[in-house]
Amino acid sequence: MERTLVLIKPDGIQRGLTGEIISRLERTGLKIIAMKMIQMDESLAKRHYSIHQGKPFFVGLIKYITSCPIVAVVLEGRKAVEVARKVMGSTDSAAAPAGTIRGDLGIDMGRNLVHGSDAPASAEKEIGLFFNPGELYNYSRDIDKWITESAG
Ligand code: DAT
Ligand code: MG
Repeated sequence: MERTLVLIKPDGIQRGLTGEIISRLERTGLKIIAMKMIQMDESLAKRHYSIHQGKPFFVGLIKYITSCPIVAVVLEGRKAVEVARKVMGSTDSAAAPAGTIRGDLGIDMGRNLVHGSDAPASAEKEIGLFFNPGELYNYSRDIDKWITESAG
């Protein structure tokens, strides 16, 4: 099963939207297999966003993401990366469709509330930055057969 890393970013924490954001992702049927609150230091932030190093928004991005504790969540399920990003909406909250987390709850690119991995390979890499293998739980849910046909 595919996995993705979601971060509730500092603005999500500050605005009291942690539960709302997790709820929107959880009700898709994706399964939470790990979750923790953590304040990212500069080193972790730079590793997590290494692909954006050198871009004009990089310094501000690192300052923002390290400014307050965040909540890191690993979600598992069919097409987890694509499903989570669909629920999150596009990067610029002002352009994100209504019905998405960013579209409904935000108006800014640099305050877009939530991170979601962009591909299965980057998800595995990002999950490894935030969680030890032992922190990822392997369990089944009775309801899984009603969420994914192949599960039952
Ligand atoms: P996403 O978070 O949708 O995967 P991304 O990986 O391209 O988007 O960028 C990472 C974060 O950096 C994004 O959530 C917000 C910030 N960002 C991206 N482009 C930006 C820009 N042009 N101005 C300000 N912040 C930007
Ligand atoms: Mg990205």
